[in-house]
Amino acid sequence: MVKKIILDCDPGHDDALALMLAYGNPEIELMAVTTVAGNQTLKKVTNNALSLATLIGMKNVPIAAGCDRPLVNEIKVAADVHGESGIDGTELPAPEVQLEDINAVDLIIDTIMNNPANTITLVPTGALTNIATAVRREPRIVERVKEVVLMGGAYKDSNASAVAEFNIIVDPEAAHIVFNAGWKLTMVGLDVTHKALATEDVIEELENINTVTSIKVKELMLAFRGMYKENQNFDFPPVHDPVTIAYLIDPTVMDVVNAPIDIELNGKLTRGMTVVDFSHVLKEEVPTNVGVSLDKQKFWNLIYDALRVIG
Ligand code: PIR
Ligand code: CA
Repeated sequence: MVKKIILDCDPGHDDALALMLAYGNPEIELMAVTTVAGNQTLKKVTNNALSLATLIGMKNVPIAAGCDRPLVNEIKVAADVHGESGIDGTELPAPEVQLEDINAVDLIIDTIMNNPANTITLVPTGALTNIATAVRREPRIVERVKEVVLMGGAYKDSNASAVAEFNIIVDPEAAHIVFNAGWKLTMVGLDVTHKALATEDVIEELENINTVTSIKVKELMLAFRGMYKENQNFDFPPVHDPVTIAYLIDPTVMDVVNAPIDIELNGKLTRGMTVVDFSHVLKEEVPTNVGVSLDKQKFWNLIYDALRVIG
């Protein structure tokens, strides 16, 4: 059965690939693309979403802009790995698709409430500000959503403090709301996404596919590699966000463990940490799951297939 999803994102090199995988895979139906401030300002990431939609010929999916800052924190961007534009490294077409005249939070709520219960999956790949705001504004979405599969957090790795991941530390209060809402939620954190590296063989395959989009993706991956080398000391850049979509398409891409997860809000050193209780094994089931492994080849093959479909 085709899975209906809303992609809530902040493009972003890896968000761009999540969008392409969702659009190019026949088992996913994109119901909406919504944007949130994160990797760059709301204005920039929204413009990037519109340009990417134009690049891949995505004309029939509504795109709406949401929250322009975190709930409590000051705005914080990731120009060190995504650049000034949020998606440095290639020339993207000027937007030819229109931004919806509705806020992302309202579009998320309307899409969930106007579709049958248990049919819409939320896929956040940025800070959780839009999703948390939607939960507070229309609490009935919690019961109605099928599940939430998000990129964010980590249980061992980190990239934005000694213990926190960027999407969570940008808006910890929003993350607290989303992780504690009670809906089925799967966390795809850095421990998994740091295995989704755009290595040399990936660059070669993007060249082989040789479409306008695959060549743009290659350029994006090379720029991402340079920034990740310089600022994070990685030899190859991790492509975080599309792991969520790949897992929805093929659950054998990632093993998950059922475990309580909560968000640290008060720790002086640990604010924004996703605290995963692995000692919970064999106790009663909780709504939260955490990804723990990645089948790298299956993951990249899904990306290649989607790029061939997009053409
Ligand atoms: C990636 C991101 C932010 C900061 C760094 N250093 C790397 C973005 C990605 O788009 C992804 O959604 C998440 N945030 C990974 O932390
Ligand atoms: Ca992102």
